[in-house]
Amino acid sequence: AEFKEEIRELKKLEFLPVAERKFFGDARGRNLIIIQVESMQSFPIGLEVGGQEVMPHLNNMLGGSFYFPDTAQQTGPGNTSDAEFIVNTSLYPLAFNPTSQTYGNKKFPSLPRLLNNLDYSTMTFHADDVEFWNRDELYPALGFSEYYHGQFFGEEDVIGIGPSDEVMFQKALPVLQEQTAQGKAFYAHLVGLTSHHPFKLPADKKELQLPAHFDNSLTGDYLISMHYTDRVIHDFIEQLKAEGIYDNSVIAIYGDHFGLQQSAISENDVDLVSELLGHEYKTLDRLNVPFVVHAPGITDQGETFEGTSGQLDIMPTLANMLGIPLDDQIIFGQDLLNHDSNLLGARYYMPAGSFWNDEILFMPEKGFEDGNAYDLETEAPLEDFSRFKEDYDRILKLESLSDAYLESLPER
Ligand code: GP9
Repeated sequence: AEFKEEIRELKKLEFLPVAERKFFGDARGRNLIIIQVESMQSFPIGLEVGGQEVMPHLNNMLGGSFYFPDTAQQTGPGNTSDAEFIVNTSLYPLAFNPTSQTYGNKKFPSLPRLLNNLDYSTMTFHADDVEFWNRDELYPALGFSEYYHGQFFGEEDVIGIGPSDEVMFQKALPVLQEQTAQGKAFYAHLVGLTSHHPFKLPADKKELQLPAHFDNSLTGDYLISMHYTDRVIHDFIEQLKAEGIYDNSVIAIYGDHFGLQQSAISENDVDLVSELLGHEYKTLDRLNVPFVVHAPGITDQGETFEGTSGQLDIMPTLANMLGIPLDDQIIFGQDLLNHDSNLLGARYYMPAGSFWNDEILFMPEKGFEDGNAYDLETEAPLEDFSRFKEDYDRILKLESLSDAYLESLPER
């Protein structure tokens, strides 16, 4: 109760009665399918190169989806596994350790647990070995009733770290069909792998033709990899339609973290990304990942939400649509369909105390006074940002509350 009140005060959010919340329960009882796309940043969406769309299917899907293009990446040192943790808990990951390793023994209050209580089957799919990122502990800690990993996907069509996303979706489909045949609602979290750095695909899977100056570049391989992922997600959704699963589902798609980090890629790649963007490759271009919600019959009119959002907001937004009030749950994100104003932090890949609010991205140096504030629209530096000191104090407090809450949770 103490945590909850303090968080609410710090987040300064107004909560409407449940019955007045927009889209509350519109997808009640539907299946939830969440696709986490490895390394997907926002900029390939809507992008054309050499007259070809990089992600034509996702672009097309946006016309009938809610789209949050500027969703802040909030992962810490646990990278992909932190994204899985955040999206299923709406809690901050730890600043200096992968949360799945430090707290794999805990019992997290989570989206799978909320859905288990509503008699959903909850399962997660990832083609890498389950020991990676300590997921054999993370998944029970998150409360998934089943997890499918490694050997379940076989040896076929291995690309990079493991079996391809095509294989993951193909092998997941019969599991989802089986749930549907039994009349069971399910939550499936599908965690992609193929578009992992260094984004190398076999020649027969490279379907995007790029101008010659992208040859042999990380950026070119990244775009080709995003194009592949776009196609395999589309194929999967077509199969969901054919199996009669699609109409009764909410499908959410988001990126786990950046693929192209300015400081870790070559100058040539920074130039190539800048060319694609039509401006210098900036911090926000790197840190924004897309979040898309597609619910047939509910999101058909399509809407883009330009406001500040973060990965912490994914669970509350989906829970609202599924008719699950989180008023008694300790969460650090917010339902993006019912709150406009936002304050979000990120650590590890950004200095401690970095935050986004409705106007700026702020990154401290030694402290607040010598930090840097950037306009969210233009990324122009702000001379006078003193009026945001309160937000800096709020974010530090929120992150330390999240740490204290995690520490306080019981072991499984
Ligand atoms: C590892 C895969 C990639 O199993 O999910 O993780 P990353 O290296 O991106 O954190």
